[in-house]
Amino acid sequence: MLKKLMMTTAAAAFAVGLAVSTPVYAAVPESEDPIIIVQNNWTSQLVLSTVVGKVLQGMGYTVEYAPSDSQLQFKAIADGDMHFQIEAWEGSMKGAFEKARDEDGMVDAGKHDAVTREEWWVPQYVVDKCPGLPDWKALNKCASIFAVAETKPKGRFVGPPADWGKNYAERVKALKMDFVAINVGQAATLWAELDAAVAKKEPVVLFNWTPNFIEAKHKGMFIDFPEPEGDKCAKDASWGVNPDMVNDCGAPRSGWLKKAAWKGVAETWPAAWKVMQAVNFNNDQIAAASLLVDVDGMSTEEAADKWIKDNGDLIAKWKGM
Ligand code: TMO
Repeated sequence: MLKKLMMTTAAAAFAVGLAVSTPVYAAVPESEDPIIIVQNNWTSQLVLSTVVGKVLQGMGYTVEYAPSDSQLQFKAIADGDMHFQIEAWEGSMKGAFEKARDEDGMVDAGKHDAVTREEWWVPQYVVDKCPGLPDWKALNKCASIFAVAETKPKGRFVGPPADWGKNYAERVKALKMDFVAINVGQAATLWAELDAAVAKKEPVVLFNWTPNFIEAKHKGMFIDFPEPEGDKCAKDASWGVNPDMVNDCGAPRSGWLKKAAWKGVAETWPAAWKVMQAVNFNNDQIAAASLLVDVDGMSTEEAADKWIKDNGDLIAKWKGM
């Protein structure tokens, strides 16, 4: 019965194929053109973009990887210079993501189950030296304990690489904080600063995010800043504690994580597009990806292979199996 139905369908497809001279059921890969997957400069993104690349390669697609700036990538995806991004974070990328989607036709390829946060963070022992945490006003009262030669008498906020959102110096200004935001050049420097401070139990406040490997390695807490309300904090100066400036708030405490794609993906590689839409990570799956590299010391490749081995059922689900 099923066989007969399939034959009928195939015959129909053949007939239509002749008529319009394109096959209705194209074989995978529908195109040999490379699917260009974006890579950024933090661990989970590197591992999980490689995971998705390997899954697509396993289906027969040609995959290439292209490094990109986390703000500029969305316009590049809209333009078709790159095709798929697996980790777009609300806290640091909302503005660039939504602008490329609304003005340039970049496709929102769906939301992960993961709930994210990107924010100033202190190791647990700092609470004893600075009462009232995690409130930002309490942190500000203790600013001087975070001072270094470069920032004295103000405290130093160890900020992220510049392309992970650029508003931390502006936030310090808008909230009239006694801090100076000093950006690192790469994520590894954040962890080196943290490890050095933890070893001596010295105060440190740095940029961190979740899901990440840090939860498994160090106890600590995010600083609670005023919560943003939609776009008002970013766009409406009159909103918030500073009536004259935007950015007088923190990042969302329960942020989204989305995927982004070029609008041509659906037509060029239809079966790959189905997989891209199905890809969905939760917090544990992302934390595990970064832990394999940042704690266990694996390469990106090794971590991707291990992650694929550990998540066979999930990957079969993405493929509709
Ligand atoms: C962009 N990031 C997840 C590192 O905050």
